[in-house]
Amino acid sequence: MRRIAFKMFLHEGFEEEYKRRHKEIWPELKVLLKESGVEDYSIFLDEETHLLFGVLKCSKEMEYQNLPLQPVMQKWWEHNKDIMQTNKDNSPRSISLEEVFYLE
Ligand code: RM4
Repeated sequence: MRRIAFKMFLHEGFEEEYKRRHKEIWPELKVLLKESGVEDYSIFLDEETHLLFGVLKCSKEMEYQNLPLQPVMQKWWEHNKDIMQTNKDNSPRSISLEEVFYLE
């Protein structure tokens, strides 16, 4: 099981909207993420910098790599592109973080 962590960048002033949208996350997106081997997925918000910190476990490497090709994933990114920094394909600008400590 691979542990993955990354940061994303929320636009200032959209903290409540980001929380609201993720409370109402689409059931079909939840299913897609789970079917793609994603488990224990949290996103934390740093209120000071409006930086988002995502951390998850992934059990299916190929399915995880293919997530950006899935229409539901693409629609979700499109839906959220107005409140966060994104790439040209609407995916969130995301920077991987290196694990430097782990306690099981
Ligand atoms: C985030 C971002 C991620 C997605 C989660 C559910 O805002 O779009 O890519 O995995 O939502």
